[in-house]
Amino acid sequence: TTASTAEPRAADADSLKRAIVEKLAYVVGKDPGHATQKDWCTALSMAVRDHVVDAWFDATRRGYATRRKRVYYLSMEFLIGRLLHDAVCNLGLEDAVRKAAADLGIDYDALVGQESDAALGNGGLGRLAACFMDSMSSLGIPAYGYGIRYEHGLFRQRFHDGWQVEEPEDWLVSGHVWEFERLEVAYPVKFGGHISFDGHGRTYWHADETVLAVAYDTPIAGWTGRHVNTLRLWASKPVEVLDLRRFNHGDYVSAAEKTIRAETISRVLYPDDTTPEGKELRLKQEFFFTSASLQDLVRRFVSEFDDIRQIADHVAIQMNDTHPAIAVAELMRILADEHRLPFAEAFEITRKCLSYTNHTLMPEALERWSVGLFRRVLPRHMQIIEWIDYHHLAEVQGRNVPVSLDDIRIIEWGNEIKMGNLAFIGSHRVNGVSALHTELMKQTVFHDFHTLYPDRIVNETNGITPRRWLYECNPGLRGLLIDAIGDGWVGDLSEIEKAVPLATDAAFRERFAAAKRANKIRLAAEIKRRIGLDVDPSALFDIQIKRIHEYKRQLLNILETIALYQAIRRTPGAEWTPRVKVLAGKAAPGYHMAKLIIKLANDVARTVNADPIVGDRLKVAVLPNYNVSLAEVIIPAADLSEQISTAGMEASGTGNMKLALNGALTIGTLDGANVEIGERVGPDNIYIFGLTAENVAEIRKTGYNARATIENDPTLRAVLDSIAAGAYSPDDPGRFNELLDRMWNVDWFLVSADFQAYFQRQREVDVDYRDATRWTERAILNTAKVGWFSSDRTIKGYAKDVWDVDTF
Ligand code: DL6
Repeated sequence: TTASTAEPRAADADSLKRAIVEKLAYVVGKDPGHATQKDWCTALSMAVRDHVVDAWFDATRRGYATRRKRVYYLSMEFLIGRLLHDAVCNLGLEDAVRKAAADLGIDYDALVGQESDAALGNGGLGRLAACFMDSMSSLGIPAYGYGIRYEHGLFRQRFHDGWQVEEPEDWLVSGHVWEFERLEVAYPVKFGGHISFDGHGRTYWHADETVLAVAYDTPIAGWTGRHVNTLRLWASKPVEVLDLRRFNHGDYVSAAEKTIRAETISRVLYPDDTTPEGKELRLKQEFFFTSASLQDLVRRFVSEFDDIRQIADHVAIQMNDTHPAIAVAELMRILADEHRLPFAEAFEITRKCLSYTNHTLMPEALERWSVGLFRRVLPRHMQIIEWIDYHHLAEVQGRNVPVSLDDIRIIEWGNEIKMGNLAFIGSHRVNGVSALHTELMKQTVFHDFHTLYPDRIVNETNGITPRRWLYECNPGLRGLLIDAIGDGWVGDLSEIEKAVPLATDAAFRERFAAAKRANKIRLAAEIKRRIGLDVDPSALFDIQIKRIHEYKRQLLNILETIALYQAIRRTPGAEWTPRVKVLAGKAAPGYHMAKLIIKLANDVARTVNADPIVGDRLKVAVLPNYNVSLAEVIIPAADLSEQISTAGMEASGTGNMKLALNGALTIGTLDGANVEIGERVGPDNIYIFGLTAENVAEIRKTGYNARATIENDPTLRAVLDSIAAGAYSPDDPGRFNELLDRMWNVDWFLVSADFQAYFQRQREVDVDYRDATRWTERAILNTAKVGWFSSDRTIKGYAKDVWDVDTF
């Protein structure tokens, strides 16, 4: 059976077994006697892939036949992780595949671990895009994800003497089974040069550099495989492979120069998730994938429909953050310069097609480009942006609304282009990613825009896919939920609420606790394997996993760890709740403070873990190279989820949802989606502490006296003094002076202001955890009450409020 025949492909264990052996021989070129684990993994993936492809073809055919509106999700990042187990589960092949593997004498779980982890993203923003791809397929929305096929994804993190060291990541080195190269789907993307007008309304862009964007397609199967969408990633290639003239003159290196220059564009992911690198290459990356994607979708539209003016009825384009915001000008260019629509009409159509998601309020993370650089790289787009800015300001001036023109202009003082403003003006909807974040957007960065366009800003609180983040990563909990409430929750997570009454069912509680314990044993083994540390699975597993950033306040966690350490040392005989603190996350390579925080964490861990007085009462595991696959091992094992950002600074968070869904209780501030998690699980099942976003804004306005706070807090003072005395860095007592100096004198992230409240809440956690029955009850309630945080719910929101498309 094949994709083109009507008969479905056989999915029983015997057929799969035959398919695996066949792939091993005829695709990998190995016989079973000589195959490595990697070879088996490739063969198995190929066999599973055939099933995905069948469903993919069906979905694509249906999409063309029904002419439904399509969603195009433009994102610089897709943090997808491994795909084999995801595809197996979504297609319902797990039992058959496991049996086939066992019959062949191979260990399925070990093979799954052979796949490289596609790390084409930095953190939350990229992982959200991956969850959305899963949900759009699961909900049957015809959609394309568009991004960049980075040759090197996010760097690998190693610790050398406790310091972060970055190493290049090479996920493609041994091939990527899940992608299909489409050499025939290639678009020219132009840079630089000048513009001419022919006097008859036509404009020509004479570029001085052109590269080709070549498509690589990965099928993304939704739950049950009913629908499969395409993730199309663009690789940059030269237009001409080789400069033969130079080559023939013996100048071999410069003959290949154009190739190298062209391929540089998709070479590597920028390893930063908050501050835009002011680099030309970054701008080129953004334009590269945006232009290729728009050319592709316009070509698809034109092949199906006659009138380009109808495009907004059939196409919804989502800009994931401002990274693809150049889409506003590029779509205008395509419509006006190539399809010859008048500018005003092109702009109306553009706005109807586009919408924009904002993921941060931090001013330093809102992209800006210098006009000089921009004009040099994208001269035609500069003109178009000037046109948009001019007409928009003129229109606003005519409306007599009380706004500051300076806040809404795109080009600031003729110097810088504010991409957030461009995205806002060019979109019919702009959304925030949690209720609090959306509200703050209205009050701060987009205040004046909100006054002008009160209907434009909407909220779509983030979500996570329950397939990867429960069904796949936590088979123990999955099994007992299915036994107790059926499997409806996998496709509709609101059904998990059926588990609420089970919190008071002693037998269920016992099974829940046993599943958690098994997951903790698995994590303990991983900790041992990675850093050689022994931890006791019966201790409380306290988890903080995320990018290292000052606003996320890993420092607060480390300072509390020291305070606890000091308290245990003072009275080791007191009743302590054994705790394992797990920290993992990467710092941007150029982010000095974040890297110093990692070093402090490692120095503290070394000291605490070696202290015989403390023993198993406290262990600190700082795990290197946090990525999606490691998250899949850590999250099911968590008892306590640390979500302790300075209130008002974490737009949403999604790790908070994953951890709660897997039965961890949150200790956190009223920030991002923590607020909404708290509303759902109830105040008894979450540990909220600290300043609110309003308090933070107020304190920052009036000025904060960190020194006075520290001087009034003997616990915190002792902690800071011990760091200053070199207690964790005897080889270099001054190592953390810079951190300490900031704490005493600035403390922008208000670590000292929240320290006592946090420390006290942690002691309540200690006491509560000792009541195992009650703790498990509350853990179950967390799992059962966070069904709303499914990315399926989020995508339904986008479908209705933003894209105007139907779901299944
Ligand atoms: O919306 C996804 C994710 C949020 O959950 C995080 O709270 C937020 O920090 C993150 N934002 C970014 C910002 N990047 N930029 N620009 O990654 O988005």
